[in-house]
Amino acid sequence: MVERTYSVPDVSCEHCVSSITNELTRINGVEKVDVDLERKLVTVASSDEVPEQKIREGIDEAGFDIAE
Ligand SMILES: [Cu+2]
Repeated sequence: MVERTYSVPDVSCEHCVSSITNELTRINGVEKVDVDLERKLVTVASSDEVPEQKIREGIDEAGFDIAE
């Protein structure tokens, strides 16, 4: 199990939260997605086999950019 946190500055409402959550939970091996609206952080818990790239793509797919 691995937990990764991303800074996603454009999350602004519950709509954004569900877009990201829906997109990421579709990825095989993703177990938990937590979006902190106030701090603009997306935390993803997944099995070790999920490539990081997949998660980044999911966030992109939902229409959001990750701040590096
Ligand atoms: Cu929104």
